[in-house]
Amino acid sequence: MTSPIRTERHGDVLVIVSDSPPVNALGAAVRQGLEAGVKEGVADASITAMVIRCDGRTFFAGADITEFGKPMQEPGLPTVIDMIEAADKPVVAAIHGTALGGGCEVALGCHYRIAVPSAKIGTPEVKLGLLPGAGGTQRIPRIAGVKLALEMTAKGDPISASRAKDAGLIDRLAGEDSLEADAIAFAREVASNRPLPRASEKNVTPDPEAVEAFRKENARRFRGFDAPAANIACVEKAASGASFADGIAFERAEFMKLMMGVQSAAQRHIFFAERQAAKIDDVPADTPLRPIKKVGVIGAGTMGGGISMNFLSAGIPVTIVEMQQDALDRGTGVIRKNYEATAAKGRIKPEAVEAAMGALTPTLSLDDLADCDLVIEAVYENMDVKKELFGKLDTIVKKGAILASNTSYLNVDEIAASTGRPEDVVGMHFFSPANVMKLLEVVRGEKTAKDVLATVMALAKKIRKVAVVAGVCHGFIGNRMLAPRQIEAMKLLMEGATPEQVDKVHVAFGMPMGPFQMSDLAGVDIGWHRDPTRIESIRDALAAEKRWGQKTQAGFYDYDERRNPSPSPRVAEIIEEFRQKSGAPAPREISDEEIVERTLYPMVNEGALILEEGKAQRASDIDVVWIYGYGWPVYRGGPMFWAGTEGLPKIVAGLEKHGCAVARSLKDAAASGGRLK
Ligand code: 3H9
Repeated sequence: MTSPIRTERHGDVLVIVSDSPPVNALGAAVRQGLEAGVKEGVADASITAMVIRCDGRTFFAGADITEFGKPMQEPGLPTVIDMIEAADKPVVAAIHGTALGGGCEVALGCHYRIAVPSAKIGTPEVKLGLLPGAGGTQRIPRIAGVKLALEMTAKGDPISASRAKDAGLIDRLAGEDSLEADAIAFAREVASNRPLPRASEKNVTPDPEAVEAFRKENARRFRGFDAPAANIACVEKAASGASFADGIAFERAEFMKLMMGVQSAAQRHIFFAERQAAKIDDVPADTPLRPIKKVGVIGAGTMGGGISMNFLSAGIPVTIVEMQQDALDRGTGVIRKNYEATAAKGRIKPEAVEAAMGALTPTLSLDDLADCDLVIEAVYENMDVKKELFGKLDTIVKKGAILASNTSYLNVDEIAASTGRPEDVVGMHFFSPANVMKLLEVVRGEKTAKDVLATVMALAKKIRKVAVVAGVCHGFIGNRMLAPRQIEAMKLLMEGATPEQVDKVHVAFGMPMGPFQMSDLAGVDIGWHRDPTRIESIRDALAAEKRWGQKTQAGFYDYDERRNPSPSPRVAEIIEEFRQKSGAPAPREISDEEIVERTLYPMVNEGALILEEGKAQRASDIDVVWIYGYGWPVYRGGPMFWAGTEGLPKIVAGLEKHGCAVARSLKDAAASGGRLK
């Protein structure tokens, strides 16, 4: 096999080039090639300096994640980096794209670093439940100080080349199009510099206050995760006066602990699951896409406004339609306010607000959608309303345009049948707030054309969504799995649990909120029959008293004017009254464990049914839906991955104990020691 690393001589400078698409990950062959390249440069008396650079779209984007959990092939990355640093001739890293993780660590092992202005540098390992395990936690604080090291390692966001230069992580900026030439010139310039600057030989200025402050400031953000604390501990070690060797030993031990742990396995699973979800089994990757230059959105409410913002932010003009002028004005006003708030926080430039608003065309006429390439309907969730609307769109919107419904439950095939072009119809289910939440469920109708699907998946990436394909069924993937959870949660109230107890278990599990907090946020009255005299459930009883959730300052909880919740004595009475009225047995003690079994196991079961019915392509797609649409803790890898860690036999036994009909595929996988795929 040819090596992905080649060397090129430019007079007295040896350029070591990696060509390992797609992202120059530091797999075994790359590491071996790098080691050989540096040895070649060191051994050759005619070479005075070396440059390490990469072909393709990026400098090394990190260790090869696919190798993790498998036996390690020599040389390990730390060995290669130590060897680069120990070289007695200067080595210059020439960076473009994203020098991430192990890639950043390779650069920091080099004596000098030059980068194009568009480059980014960072250590995102924490997002994989890891830490920079090839010296990053020890070299970054030595070069850039404790504060930035904490930011970079424990949060994992990359920094720009110019910020890296200010911090000393980059020595020089190259021309955007002349990286190699500039790097070679730089290498010649420093060829005779001695002693060589070696990060490992620098001292760290201790800053215990900074470490403590960082821990405190980010406690909420890091809640439940193992990796941030380990990253912090490693930087703290570097700042404790420990020798580089001791720091490295500490880093290695922490890295291995994380690597063997469930959290990193879960986070790595999600990294690949997210990328896998973008692929549709029977739609070739090279399917020609329909051009989307202009988008129409029907409905300027919370959903329609949020959906529009995604496209406006990506520079795609939007025509937004409402039925009444005041609703249209209100909707566009909210969009402006949202952009202005983002600008006030410094997250976008003030010009960007005007650019986005300038690309928005508000109108009261559906006829103005005629020349849109994609129209997304975000109106009232009612089949008749949607069918009538799609019938109209069929006569108005140009041929070849994609007609999408943002329905969260309804049958997309039935909607499509109200047009003469069902192949152009697809579901695009955004999650609220639609400008923030990353998930997009793409609902594939029976007749949806492959190029429509391919176009919508590509568009999702452009507007920075994570898209997952779902088949037509009630609630698709996410909401369908939510239903059994809500049903069981309500049953638990009847049996003696309190809303706060159920929610607490979910929050302790890592969810952003529990089932009842979610009901209160969404609106207890959603889908309610609106007859206060008809009380057939606890929810009906709450709704009858206008306990509609946060919006009425009363739901399953009482809320103060700042929407802070507190347990509600009235809700306790309502539950008790309803229990007595329906002749339910006396309340009993319910354990936290039972709450997990009763509310989360049925979700796994529903996920298995979804897979059996082919409504999701793969189990990992379901995990992606729950991570990005509902805030399932990423360190638990999504419900289907979590089921594997919990143990499928345990889940089956739990479901059976509570009288739930277990999906055949779940039973089979549990019996065979397999997993749901
Ligand atoms: C590490 O470095 C540990 C060390 O500290 C210690 C070691 C001892 N490995 O995202 P894309 C694949 S941990 C293997 O769609 P983009 C990816 O799966 C690592 N494969 O492109 C996809 O495959 P496919 C720290 C990788 O342009 C393809 O490349 N580094 C890796 O949107 C294209 O990826 C990170 O965490 C990898 N490291 O974004 C960086 N990276 O086409 C992780 C990517 O089959 N990577 N692939 O689906 C990224 O953040 C993004 O991929 C990147 C490009 C920004 C680089």
